[in-house]
Order: sequence, then structure tokens, then C-alpha cells
Amino acid sequence: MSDPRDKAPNSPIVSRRALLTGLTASAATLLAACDKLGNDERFRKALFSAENMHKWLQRSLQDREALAHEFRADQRSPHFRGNGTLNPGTDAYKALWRGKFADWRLRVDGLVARPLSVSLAQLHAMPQRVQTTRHDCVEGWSAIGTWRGVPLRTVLDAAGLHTNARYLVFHCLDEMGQGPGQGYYESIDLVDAFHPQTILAFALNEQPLEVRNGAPLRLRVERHLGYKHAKYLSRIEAVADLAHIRGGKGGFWEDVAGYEWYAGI
Ligand SMILES: Nc1nc2c(c(=O)[nH]1)N[C@H]1C(S)=C(S)[C@@H](COP(=O)(O)O)O[C@H]1N2
Ligand SMILES: [Mo]
Repeated sequence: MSDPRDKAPNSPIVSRRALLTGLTASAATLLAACDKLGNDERFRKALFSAENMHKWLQRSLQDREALAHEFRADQRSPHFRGNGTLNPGTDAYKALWRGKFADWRLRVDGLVARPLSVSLAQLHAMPQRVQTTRHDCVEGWSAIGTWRGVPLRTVLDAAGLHTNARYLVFHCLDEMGQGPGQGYYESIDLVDAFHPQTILAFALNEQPLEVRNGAPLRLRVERHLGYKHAKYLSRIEAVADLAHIRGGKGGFWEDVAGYEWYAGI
């Protein structure tokens, strides 16, 4: 479809030719050749054939499904530091902590067939995964740790995602000085949700999670930067889109500091 602005006199839009002259000669030749080929019906058909589209999609998906490197236990960092919130510090959290999190529940709701309320004991009884991975924080530090927890997939299968669910929103117990329900949150899409290394972790280096690392439960989404790994989980909400959740950008730092929602590594 032609852009009406192309026809405007003294159009401020840079012409294709002007753009081409700015490129290296070889790139320009290649582009011009592509341009000509693009007019060839057979070439276009081949380029955009179902088979090629499939190959292209498959390649991008394979990349997203690749596993993060796993390390040996003896490669672990001697100390796994805490970052961001080190203790939610609210009365509600303190009460849960005093009760050894026996009264804590993980709610799973939104676009699911069977909303769940899961205790820590129930999570401990589910199939578990253990992985030693490197955590990379945008603030410029990394640490290798061994995480134990339940694959997110297991919990989602139990809840039964609706077919219109596209994202999982992770609500946290730390309020970030914003009040209840306004604190830390994050979200991921279904490719990451069903990734085999995406787990709800309750142990670090074979010890129950410390408060600083997100007790009683935190997300591990190993192909992403640190801020996606939501700590102090209280609720997982399945949604069709993120626009109506909080600031609409899919995460606390995405909303307030312009962090990228997609933090793949
Ligand atoms: N609820 C919550 N989750 C959070 C944060 C936070 O402040 N609150 N900080 C994030 C950031 S920036 C990082 S790097 C990791 C730090 O995890 P750690 O405290 O176990 O090192 O948690 C992430 N998850
Ligand atoms: Mo971070």
C-alpha cells in the first residue's frame, strides 16, 4: 500500500534513492537487486512460501527454546548476593515469615480453567528440577547458584490455561514503597513459561530460600536478565495482554524506568 505522505509536495520523508546513496555501494547494489527480484512473482512466492516462513519461525523459536548453560555445583559462587528488595518488610510478610510460611499461598488465576491456591508443602510434593545457572543483573554483577523448584509448566498444566492466555504476570509481596498490590511485578510470554528451565524455586544451593533471595518462592527464567526473576511470589495471573496490567509495560522497572520487557540473554 502506498503511503499518502509519499505524494505530498516537499515531502520531508527521505526518498528511497537518497537512502540508497547513503549505503555502501555493494549494499546498495544488493538492495536494488532485491528490489528487482521482489517484483518477480516467482521469486516473491519462493521467498515468502509457507516452507521458508516455517524455517524462519522455527529458527527464531529454536533460539528462544535453547537451554541456558548449566554449571557444575563446584562452579557455584561462594556467596549469592541479594539485590533489589532484600526484605519486603511489611507486617503481612513478617507474619508469614514468623509462621515459616505455613500460611503463605501461591494463587494462580486469571485466564485459567481451575484457579489454584498452592501451599509450600504442596509445591515441595510436586516434581522438581535442579539447575546450576548464572544470574546476570543489569547493574553489572553475576553469580552462579543452584536452584531447586517446580517447573512452571507443571503448575500451569494443573490450572489449565485458557486458549486466549498469552502472558503470565507474577505479582510479588514487596510493595516498593507504593502500597499493597502496587509493588514489584513481572511478566513473561508462553515460550518462556513453558521453557524447561523456567521454575518456581524454593531453594538456593540446597537450602530453603533466604529472605534476601525471595523467600518463600521466586521465579527462575534462565534465558533472561535478573530483573525478570520475580522474588516473593504471591500470585501468578494468566492474561491475554499486558496493556491493562498496572502501567501497561509488563513489569515494575519496565513501567517506572523504561527497562526492556524482553530481557533475553
Ligand atoms: N520481588 C522482587 N523481585 C526481584 C527484585 C525485587 O526488587 N523485587 N529485584 C530483581 C533484580 S534487579 C535482580 S538482579 C534479582 C536479584 O535476585 P537476588 O536477590 O536473589 O540476587 O531479583 C529480581 N527480582
Ligand atoms: Mo538486577
